[in-house]
Amino acid sequence: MKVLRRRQHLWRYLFVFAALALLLTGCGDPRLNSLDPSGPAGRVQLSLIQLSFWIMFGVLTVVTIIYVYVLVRFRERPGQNEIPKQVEGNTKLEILWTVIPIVLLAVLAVPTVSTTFSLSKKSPQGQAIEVKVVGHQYWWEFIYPQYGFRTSQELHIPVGKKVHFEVTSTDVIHAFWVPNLGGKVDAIPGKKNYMWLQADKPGRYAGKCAELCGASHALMDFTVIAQTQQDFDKWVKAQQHPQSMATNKTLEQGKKLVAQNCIGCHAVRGAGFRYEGKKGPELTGFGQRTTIAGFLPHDEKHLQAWLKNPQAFKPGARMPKIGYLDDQEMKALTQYLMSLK
Ligand code: HEC
Ligand SMILES: [Cu+2]
Repeated sequence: MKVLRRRQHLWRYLFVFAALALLLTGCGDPRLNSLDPSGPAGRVQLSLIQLSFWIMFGVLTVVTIIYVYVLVRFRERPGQNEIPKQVEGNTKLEILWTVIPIVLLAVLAVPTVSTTFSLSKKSPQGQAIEVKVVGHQYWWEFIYPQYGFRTSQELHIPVGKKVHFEVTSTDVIHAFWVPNLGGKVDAIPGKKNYMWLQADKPGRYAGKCAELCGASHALMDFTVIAQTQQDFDKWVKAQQHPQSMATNKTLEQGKKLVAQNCIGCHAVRGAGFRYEGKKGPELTGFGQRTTIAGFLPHDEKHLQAWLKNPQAFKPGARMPKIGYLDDQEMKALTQYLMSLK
């Protein structure tokens, strides 16, 4: 009877372990998987993860085997009454278990340190594409100093080329992370950190803030759009020559509303506004984007909902509710924003 009950307990434990194992495999989004990298920086980081994994696995195996062996070999046997002989101090053993960890740590440290430094190299002047990454609560700003413009939420890069990043923040500590390509690099106010990334093939790669930074930390998403050199050059040209002029009455009204309500925080280049706000994301070319605020679907319905109540989507977002415009004004405003190229 007792044995039966024990068996049942065992099954229950096994079930819990199986459930935990399933959970820990992270059966989630492949775009957030850093174990399947799509670029050289990510691959180097993966090899470091594997190196430390196998070293730790080896240590764990050896220690477990010794542990189990000792438990079985030296267990108390029936009829054995006296305490076994106590042994203290064994120079050979002590040297052995001091030297082995030192060797293991050295094997781990040398590639880790050298890789970390090679990944965080500053851009060699003028040779590579440079992007300044600025973290804000709760959005990302990408400045292209060589091309003379800035964007937000969507980071365009050409494939097969090293793109060098200078990462910083304006408020609290964030971390810049593109799981499929590499990362994470802390974005620290008043400090610049460096990193490079490279994408093998065109595509969209998910980006995340990887440092708890406030209420909407989990929503501080961005997208890396890797393009062929040709498409990237086209995008750069479009950014340098934005089409932000209104072409009909409704758009004209929308543009006016932007000038009156939004330009204190947002910039729209090419519209002839006298001021360019830097407190919020750049809206130049907004109509060509694929997300709103980094994660919402890019359509007029979501845009209106966002404008009426940004905090409903991103708690703590530093944009005021635009609740005072009537339906017609709202329509003109969103149409104008969607017309920006
Ligand atoms: C007080 C400053 C401020 C004002 C005024 C303001 N915004 Fe914003 N806006 C922000 C900030 C900050 C964000 C970023 C919010 C976030 O994602 O955390 C933002 C985000 C946005 C976004 C999403 C941007 C993106 O990159 O996806 C849109 C669109 C937008 N604002 C439109 C407007 C419009 C239109 C107006 C005027 C009717 C306006 N905003 C007025 C500060 C402002
Ligand atoms: Cu953040």
